[in-house]
Amino acid sequence: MATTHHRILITGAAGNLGRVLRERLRGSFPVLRLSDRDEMAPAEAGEEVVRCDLADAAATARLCEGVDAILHFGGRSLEGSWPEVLAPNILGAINLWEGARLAGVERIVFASSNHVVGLYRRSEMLDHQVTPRPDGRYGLSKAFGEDLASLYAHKHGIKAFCMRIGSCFGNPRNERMLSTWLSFPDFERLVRVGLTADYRFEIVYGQSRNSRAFWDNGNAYRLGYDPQDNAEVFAAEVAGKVSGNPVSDLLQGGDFVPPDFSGDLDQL
Ligand code: NAI
Ligand code: 15L
Repeated sequence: MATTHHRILITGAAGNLGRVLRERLRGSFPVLRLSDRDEMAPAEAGEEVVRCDLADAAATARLCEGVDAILHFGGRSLEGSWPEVLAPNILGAINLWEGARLAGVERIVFASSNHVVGLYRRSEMLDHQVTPRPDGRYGLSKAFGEDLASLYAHKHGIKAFCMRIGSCFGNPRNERMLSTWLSFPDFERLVRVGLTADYRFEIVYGQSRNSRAFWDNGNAYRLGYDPQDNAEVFAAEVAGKVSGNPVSDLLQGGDFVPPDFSGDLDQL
């Protein structure tokens, strides 16, 4: 794909989605700089592999040097205690955006999450302008990431494309994912929109063209996203696969919500 980006940095490159991106973007850009705090497969042609803990500000600033665009996928990807979430997702995000500012990075595509809005009911259709309603510490850290991205976009000119990813797996694994699923091909399509479209700061949903979607993704379509998959083809396969927990089954965030839920469902 034609692009002006020379070097793309992928954080979280050892993780599930980082590995998908590595495969799918290979050869699309002159250099992919792959980074994670964990071990990664050795560099191939057109790749640089750099181990880095995003909680280390100096190392993260060095990581950003010479980079044109960042796909920020590194961090904690599940609910956790405050310390488990704080270092990778809050401190790590601050270090990344600050490193990007110092290095003159043009844009950041951010792996935000549907858990920014996980405390809405599944019966509600949300758009990208809905007030965040995080379903836990992890979801809150992603809401923070989006606000951080807005600060650096509007104050320092670093374009930001915040993808509230639903459930990005090979196949949907339960009934909820008939609504939230993002196929790997559609994931690649959305990331490429993030890398090429003209915008300053945007929030979009990372979902395929699912018949049972919770989210109105008109903002992504406006920017050029054209998903080709629909989780509905897996409906028979996952029929009956529900949590069984009334809190989880009522709310969009699913199983991320109940562990320590002590609120009033009637208020939601
Ligand atoms: P993952 O857990 O497989 O990968 C995350 C990677 O980040 C891991 O390789 C981990 O070593 C690395 N990491 C964690 N803390 C780090 C630190 N302090 N410094 C450097 N690297 C660190 O998660 P997955 O599924 O690949 O998700 C990638 C991103 O997308 C995450 O930010 C996640 O929150 C987000 N996301 C993923 C969804 C999905 O369906 N897979 C849904 C919504 C959001
Ligand atoms: C996420 O944010 C997680 O990173 C991923 O592992 C999935 O559980 C996904 O949300 C989901 O809501 O299905």
